[in-house]
Amino acid sequence: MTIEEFAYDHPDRDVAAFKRAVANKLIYTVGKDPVAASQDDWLHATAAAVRDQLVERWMATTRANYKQDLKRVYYLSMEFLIGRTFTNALLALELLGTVKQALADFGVDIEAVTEREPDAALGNGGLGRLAACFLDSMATLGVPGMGYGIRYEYGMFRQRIVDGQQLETPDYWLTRGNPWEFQRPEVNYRVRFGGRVQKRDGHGEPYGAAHWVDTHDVLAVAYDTIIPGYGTQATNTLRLWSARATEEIDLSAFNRGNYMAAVESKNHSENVSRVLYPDDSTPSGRELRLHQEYFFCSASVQDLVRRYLRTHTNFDKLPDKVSIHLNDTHPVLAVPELMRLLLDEHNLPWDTAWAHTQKVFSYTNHTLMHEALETWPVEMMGRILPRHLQIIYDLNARFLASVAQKYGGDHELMRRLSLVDESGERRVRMAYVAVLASHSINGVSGLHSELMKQSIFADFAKLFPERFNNKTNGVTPRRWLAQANPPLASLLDARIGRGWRRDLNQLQALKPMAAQPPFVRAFRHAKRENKLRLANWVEQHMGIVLDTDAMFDVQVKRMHEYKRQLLNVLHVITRYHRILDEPDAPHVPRVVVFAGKAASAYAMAKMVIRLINDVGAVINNDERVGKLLKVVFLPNYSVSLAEVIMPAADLSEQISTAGTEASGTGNMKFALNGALTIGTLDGANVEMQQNVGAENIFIFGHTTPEVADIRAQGYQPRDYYDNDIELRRVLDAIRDGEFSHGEPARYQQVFDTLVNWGDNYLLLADYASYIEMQEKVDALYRDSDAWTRMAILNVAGMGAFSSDRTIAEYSHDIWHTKPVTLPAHDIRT
Ligand code: B1N
Repeated sequence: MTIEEFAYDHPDRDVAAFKRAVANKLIYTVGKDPVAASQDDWLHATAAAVRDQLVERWMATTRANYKQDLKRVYYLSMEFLIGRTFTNALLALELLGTVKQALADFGVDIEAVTEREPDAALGNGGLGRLAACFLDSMATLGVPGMGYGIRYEYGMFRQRIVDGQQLETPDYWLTRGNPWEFQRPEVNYRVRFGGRVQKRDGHGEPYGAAHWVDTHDVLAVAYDTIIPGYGTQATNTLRLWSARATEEIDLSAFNRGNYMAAVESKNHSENVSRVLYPDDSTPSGRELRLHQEYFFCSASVQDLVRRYLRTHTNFDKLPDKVSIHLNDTHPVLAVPELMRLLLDEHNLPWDTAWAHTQKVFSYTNHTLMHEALETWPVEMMGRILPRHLQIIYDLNARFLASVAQKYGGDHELMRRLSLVDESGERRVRMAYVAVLASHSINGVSGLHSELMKQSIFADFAKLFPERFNNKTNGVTPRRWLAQANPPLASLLDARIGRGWRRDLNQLQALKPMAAQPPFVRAFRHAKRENKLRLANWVEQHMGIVLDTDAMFDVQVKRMHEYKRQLLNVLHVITRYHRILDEPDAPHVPRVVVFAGKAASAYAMAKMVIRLINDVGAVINNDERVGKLLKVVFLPNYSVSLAEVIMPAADLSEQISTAGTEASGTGNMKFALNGALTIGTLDGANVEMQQNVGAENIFIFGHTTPEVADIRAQGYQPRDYYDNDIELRRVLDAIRDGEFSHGEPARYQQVFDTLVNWGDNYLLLADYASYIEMQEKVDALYRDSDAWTRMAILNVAGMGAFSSDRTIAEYSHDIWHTKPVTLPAHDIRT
């Protein structure tokens, strides 16, 4: 076939034009003859052709942002869990149909090509995915925003399950290049480490400027990714930094034949952006993490200051033109870095610099878990970032002096408020730096924001009550409904129009349809298609056949004790025993699906993965159980796998101990896709209950104040073990090796954790009410119309959980940004 035939053989003009573009890219950019092209080649060629169209919008937006001199938001985050971009870009451009046809004409299956794209897994879980949803919403709402982060060479590790256990392998996602990024070698900054601080001068000792000298430097090089808005021309940028050595290899060492030494220093520098820390809620204390944090903060702040100075001659307007948002404390070094630039490089007086800083920064807290609250040893910070430590000390001195003035010499209060924890090894409390430097501090659900004020920031909330607020999380309906769930999306389009993509509240219109039998059937049909898709995935990847009539009962999220996957296992075993005891009772068939990664050093989380797999092996192979119960652990949970799992779920498990899950966002994705929730009154579950109606959600377990009471009164898990026969049988089965025949003591520790070592997350205290609620779930599932009606009412009530709503609130209440104005874009609504 000649290239001409290749590109012109379709009558439709759009398709023909697109085929020309793809053929062009394949030949001249990828450098492949169409007859020899692999699916990866097609993916790259098509992505390049699609990208061209985004670039035009991108430039228009950038020009408009400058021309309209708009205030910009810089969203600083260590993590952006983007997943795949291909389908997302096609949907944003309304090109999916065209491209599908174009590729089909070339004999290429778009789904096979889509599957070749690796996930950009530059995040651990909810926090990183939230950042990705926020980028999507900022672009869609025209918020002049930019994400700043790190271009990790290795993202979240790949999880394999071998003999039931998690095995981590590296995620080198860039092997075949990344068609969505633009390297910007000319945009680079020197980031300095180590050295020492020379004298300060001027501007009133001791808070004046200083010289930071004898540093070891690393270059930060920018890589830009286009973030398209939906139904708008507006297009934003995610700028990720990659570390480069300031000097290439040491040639004199090389010439002496010392090849290792020649590249050592280069490798050392470039390690800074090598790998994502695979820790959720347990930040590693290692020095590399501190290097990573400062590396991207410094590059980002230098970059945004330079951009500001392109159109301003002094800093007077900085707070009117710049907002810097801290996604948790990981980027909080941006605070002393901005201060350093203003003081040392631009010679502003301390008071002016600090006033600007406080107006510019805002901070979101994502967890109350003690082990996730970052603190850095003073010794380490002094060695790696001596000037920043000094600035933090100066800040602290001024802050504590002002507290002393207001409250007299309350030393206990001062000790509690100090930015430096002096109780043991001296450590800087990064969350306190964030609170002090920010005009706004928010939690991520109503409950979490209240608890945040009562617990970790109680003293600060009294000092600065006006700074604290809530911004309940949300998820983007583009990825989590339009892209992930084509069957439901097209049903919605047919019945309520296409507008829900940009205005999720339009889902309200579904409410009356819950009473219309044809709609109920169509809705159930969509769910069935999604269940089939997941069942196919499981059969292909795991060789297990699932019954799609069974209830798909799903818990997917990071493995963590507070999320209580183990409580779910207790229910699974309870069910198993009940089936064995009463084989002829009318049991509701269930497929219990788990997926999630455990931090590599988190032994108990890994043990639970193994237990799930062991329990699955026993139950799935027990002929007495048959189709009544299957347990599967899907390996390598990721954004792209979530897109297959969420739409297929009937039941969503959101069962964390009340008061521990800051918000959750998976809970929202499930309900939006027509799953019913069984959950505790934790995180955003509380608001979901308010929005879908208490009668449409299965809430169980102790509430946050009850949990606090139980703990205060000295929780005795053994009492539950002693008094509940069914629970005791489950726990004994775990302890005695019912699921680990070859090694009966394998799960002794699991038993001890629950019964003898305090059961930190109150699984036993919530067990009975969980089991009782699961019985109600079964009862409803038997009435499939009633179930589907309730599922429809859940979808109808989920409008508030769009990240567009969340971002509109951030923009209005915190950032005070105005949207960019661009020519209206022609979109079908
Ligand atoms: O942030 C999500 C919330 O929906 C979840 O409830 C919350 O658990 C999650 C240290 C974290 N909090 N803290 C982290 C991530 C990485 C790390 O190194 C902590 N993740 C959350 C979005 O608000």
